[in-house]
Amino acid sequence: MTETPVETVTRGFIERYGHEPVGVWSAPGRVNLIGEHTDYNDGFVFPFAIDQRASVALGIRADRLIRVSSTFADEVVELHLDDLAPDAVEGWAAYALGVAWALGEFGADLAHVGGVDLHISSTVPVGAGLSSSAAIESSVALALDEHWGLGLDRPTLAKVGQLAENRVVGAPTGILDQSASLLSHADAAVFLDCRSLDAEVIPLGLVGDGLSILVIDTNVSHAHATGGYAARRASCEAGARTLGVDSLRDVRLDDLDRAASVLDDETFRRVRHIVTENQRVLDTVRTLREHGAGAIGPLLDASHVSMRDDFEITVPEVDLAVETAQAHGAIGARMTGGGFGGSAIALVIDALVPVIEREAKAAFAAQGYREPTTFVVTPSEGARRDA
Ligand code: GAF
Repeated sequence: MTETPVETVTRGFIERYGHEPVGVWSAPGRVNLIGEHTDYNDGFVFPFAIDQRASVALGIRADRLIRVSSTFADEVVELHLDDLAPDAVEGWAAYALGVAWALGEFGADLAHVGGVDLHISSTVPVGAGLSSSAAIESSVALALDEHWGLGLDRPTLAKVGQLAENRVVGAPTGILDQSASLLSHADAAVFLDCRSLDAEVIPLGLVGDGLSILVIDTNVSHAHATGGYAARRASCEAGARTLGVDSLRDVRLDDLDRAASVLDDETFRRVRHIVTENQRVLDTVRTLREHGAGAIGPLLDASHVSMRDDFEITVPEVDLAVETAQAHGAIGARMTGGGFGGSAIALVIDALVPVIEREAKAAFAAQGYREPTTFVVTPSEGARRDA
């Protein structure tokens, strides 16, 4: 019999620390259905949690050390709770210890909490653009919040995870991934206004409509702590400054002609992606409500073109995955996540899943690309306590 994630993380905890955990929490990775790079522009996103999750087992210590281990590395990393700081840790442990530090920045009185042992395991593929890091951050945030009795709400825990990512991991990311991981519900996507942080859970109805979301992970690994992501963010900020607005959220489709006349070509195309992508999120939500998921395909396709040609964050492997899915009957397809590698998603009728999986692998082989990993994702529940 295969182990459940709770059994795996509990066994790992006992192997590392030699005592029993008091609880297990988990949080999912995400697929962003549409709304890419709009989050740090105060715009709209529409992600859902996937069934792959990070799990964390937590045990009590008598002292004030926080120790963390994982299935990703052989080491146990430890810090005194008084020594938590943005630059106190690097590598994989930054995701967990960074969250502990960030909780303090959001008002937690870390001087009066007890030490903990943490052990993490995860089924979210790393580097696939499916938010493996936010899954860890969100599971640890929920576990520590509950264990230490902090009483922070989920939107605040999402900000905690984002702060850890920005200041400790060093990636200048927005609020999308942690919000998806913490706010999602089964069979639904979260329509999030990244300015107000108002979130609405909207049923996707995939099962009833006989539809699946197929992930085609190109196995081209990405990392947002490196160049391209920060450069796109800087372009957006420069565009907003030149246009005299606080953020690109405030630029309307009607303003694009004027924007073209005052921005250089590259900055204009970055701006146009954000402005049109915000509109596509709104259109996707409306179309989904009025006509069901089967009608959103053209919006997914248009989003991909915009990411490829205007924002320039796709890579040839991702483009090939999208084109192959479209050529073999997908209702719509696009890259998901921050880009520069990672995964494409395709909205397909159930019967076509094996066809598109096969054709994607054949197309990659024909180009001499590494074989992609393909799997169907189920819109799932957000972070929770499992044991
Ligand atoms: C990454 C970031 F972490 C998110 O904040 C978001 O900007 C996304 O890329 C692009 O939409 O996942």
